[in-house]
Amino acid sequence: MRMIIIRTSLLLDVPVKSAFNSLPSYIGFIPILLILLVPVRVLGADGEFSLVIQDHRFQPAELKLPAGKKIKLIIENRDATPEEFESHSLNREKVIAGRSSASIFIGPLDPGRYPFIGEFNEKTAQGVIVVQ
Ligand SMILES: [Cu+2]
Repeated sequence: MRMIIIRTSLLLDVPVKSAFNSLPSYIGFIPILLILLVPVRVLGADGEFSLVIQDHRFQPAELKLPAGKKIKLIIENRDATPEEFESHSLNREKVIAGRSSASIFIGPLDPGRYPFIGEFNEKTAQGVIVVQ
């Protein structure tokens, strides 16, 4: 309500032509504000969780995550060799170089079990995300 009063008085004070000229500059702010706000919403996660790869195994092998949340999963590979986090049920695949970390965003997820593997060491690198 306050904004309307201010803008009305501005329009009354300035000549009609310059009032029209200033109109696009007001409108121009709207997309800029939207552009500034949207990436924060897209990139922002509700929570961060960690997985460690060591001796070609995931720790923990079972990770519990909350349902309906956007999660940033940080995977730290402590082995010297690269590993590929892969999960068909999560539709995610990410190579993590030796002795480095990578992040993936998952969710919001429905309750359930979402298995994952380390594709380069499939026999030992196995785990499951349990969403509840
Ligand atoms: Cu793969």
